[in-house]
Amino acid sequence: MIFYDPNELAAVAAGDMETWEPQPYAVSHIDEYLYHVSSGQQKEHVGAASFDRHNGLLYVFEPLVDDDKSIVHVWKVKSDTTGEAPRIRLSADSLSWDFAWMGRPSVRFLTIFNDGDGFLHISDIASDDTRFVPSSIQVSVAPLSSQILDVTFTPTGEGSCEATLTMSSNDLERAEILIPLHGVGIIACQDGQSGDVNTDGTVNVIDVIGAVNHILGTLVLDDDGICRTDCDMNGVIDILDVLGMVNHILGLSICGE
Ligand SMILES: [Ca+2]
Ligand SMILES: [Ca+2]
Repeated sequence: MIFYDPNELAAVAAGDMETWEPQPYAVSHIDEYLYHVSSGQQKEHVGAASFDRHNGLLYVFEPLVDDDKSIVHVWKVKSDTTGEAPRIRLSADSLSWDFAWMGRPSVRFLTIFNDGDGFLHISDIASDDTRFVPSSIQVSVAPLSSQILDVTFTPTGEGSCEATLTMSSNDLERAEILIPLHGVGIIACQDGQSGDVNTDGTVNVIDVIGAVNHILGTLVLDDDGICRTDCDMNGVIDILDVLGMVNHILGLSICGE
């Protein structure tokens, strides 16, 4: 049996690789396990083969074993016996946006770790909702390294959205991972309100202190207050919003624009 990377065969089918480019990455001699083969000259040692990726089971038909009947051999393919197996690990089991402005992209990051000693190939990253978009549809991660995947949520209206991000990889023990996505869309505050945390009609150091207190957890804001405090409108209130307010006060930039 010769083994090809199915991703390479798919690339040929898609026209991204030439037909002669995919080469076998492994060869396994199985004649000693076959029943009807008595000499190396014989043809058709085995018939159809199929791999159950989820359970790591390789099914191979051997024809003409019991008179004209076939039997099916089943091999358990253990990735750890190859000496090179990828191990996927994610920085989060799910992603959540407590709030995001309608029509404004808001990004969350997911770190993909490969704890194994084989290359991790994530062949498909897909979201089932167009409001949530991953930055890549394919990612490769070297052994003992990591890659960051951005996921952008752009709400089209007010309210809560649920979706699922699906990742398919060559880690046989976690060949498919589902990552729940949850986001809440809210309507952006009116012109001129952004940065004015305490609604007194002007942006000054009092608003900066309000933002810092919110970050420290000592000031709780309602939706309007969150809107006014998220100076850069990225759906996260952090030190960058404090700097944005300072720049607003200095006349270097304007919150909400
Ligand atoms: Ca103010
Ligand atoms: Ca922000």
